[in-house]
Amino acid sequence: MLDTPPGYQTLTEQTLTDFLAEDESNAKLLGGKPSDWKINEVGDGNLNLVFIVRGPSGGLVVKQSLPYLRLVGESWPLPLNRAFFEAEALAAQWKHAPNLVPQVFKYYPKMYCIIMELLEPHIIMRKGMIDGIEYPQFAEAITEFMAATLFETSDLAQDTHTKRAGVKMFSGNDTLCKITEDVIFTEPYMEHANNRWTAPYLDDYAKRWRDDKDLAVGISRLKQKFLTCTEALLHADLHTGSIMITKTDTRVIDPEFAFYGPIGFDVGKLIANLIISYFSQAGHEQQPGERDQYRRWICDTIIQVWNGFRTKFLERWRNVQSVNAYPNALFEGPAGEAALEAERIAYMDALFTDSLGFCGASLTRRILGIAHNIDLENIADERQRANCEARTLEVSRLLLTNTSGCTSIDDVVALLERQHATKDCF
Ligand code: ADP
Ligand code: SR1
Ligand code: MG
Repeated sequence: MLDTPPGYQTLTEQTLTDFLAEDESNAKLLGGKPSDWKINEVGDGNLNLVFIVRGPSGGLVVKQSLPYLRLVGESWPLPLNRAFFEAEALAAQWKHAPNLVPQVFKYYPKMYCIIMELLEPHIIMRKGMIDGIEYPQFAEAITEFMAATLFETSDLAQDTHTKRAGVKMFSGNDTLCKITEDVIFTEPYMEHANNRWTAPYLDDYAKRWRDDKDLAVGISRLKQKFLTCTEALLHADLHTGSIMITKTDTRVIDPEFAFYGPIGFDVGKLIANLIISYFSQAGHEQQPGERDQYRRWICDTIIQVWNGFRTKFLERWRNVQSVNAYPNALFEGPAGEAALEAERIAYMDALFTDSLGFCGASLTRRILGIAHNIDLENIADERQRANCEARTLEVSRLLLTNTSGCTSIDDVVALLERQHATKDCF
């Protein structure tokens, strides 16, 4: 048993009723008597316990840190305070992007647990995409979420004291940052006990990824940026498994990896997960071509995600009163405004390049690293899965080594379509 601080107890479906009943606000929200409350542990993520509780008047979610990584077990201890950072990040995100995250009702520091809004009938977006469901409102919502949370926590919106206090606080989330440093930016490019892949098909790919020094340079440059850049408060695990969705509502959950880092990490990870879904569709169709229309929807969504994010981020920048990083006094008059506008465009171009690199990193880690995605894992036919994965890895390599030739999001989609049209590897 791992040591835990006084006051902490891992909750169970049995002990949760008493814990909730102690606080009048929970009892009021759920209604009825504690014996009427129905509790289910539904955590399907890699790290924590998640309970859904329903009473006669309403429902709520209880998310509690375990003292270890759920995916692996007690042999991989983890700090409990990730729940604190998740609660803080959710509060900041709610402030800047209300109704695009679940509302936090209360954080219990000694139990490292968050009581939050129950999202229903939402489902995890990754699951919906495996079933080929289109989400017409998604791009609008996610671009608002990213533009609002990333712009408003950057030096383009925050004053220096607020920004530095945020950087200081979230630098306490260092163990979760270190997980990302290891499992995304290092292990997939070396021999490591954590790695796995669809063997034997991808054995040669895994060896190529270990031997290729252009990849070593590409991924290390990105790691350097991840380690040193404190551009904005990131969600830092922004993938389709961290999005709960219906046709008309989108919510981003699970920001426990939050820290001040490079904006491109959030944008690139999200686009990577849309790309993984794109290449995995071949493994979910009964007849080749059956999901062509769905692939088209994913491509359109990828284009809307980048373009919408860029437009909304720029809009916020153009409308802000004063920017700490670009002082008004330096950009007065028409010449100043023209220079500043050119700089805004250059900033977004650099952000696009960053995003593509981090996108490449997020593709490889899901195929050669420790934590895989059900989009690909659910493809039972291993040869077919390996074909989907090989196409994804080819795109990943081009992005990581900056050899894709993509200078626009339309180029990225054209690359995906060319790759989709290639002959199967296996
Ligand atoms: P982890 O941090 O372990 O990855 P998640 O935050 O991803 O945990 O949550 C695990 C699962 O719990 C999600 O996949 C989702 O099904 C469910 N869940 C989490 N938060 C909510 C919520 N607010 N409302 C409804 N279900 C939720
Ligand atoms: C040990 S890796 C676990 C992964 O799960 C989370 O969702 C993050 O993506 C992390 O890298
Ligand atoms: Mg999580």
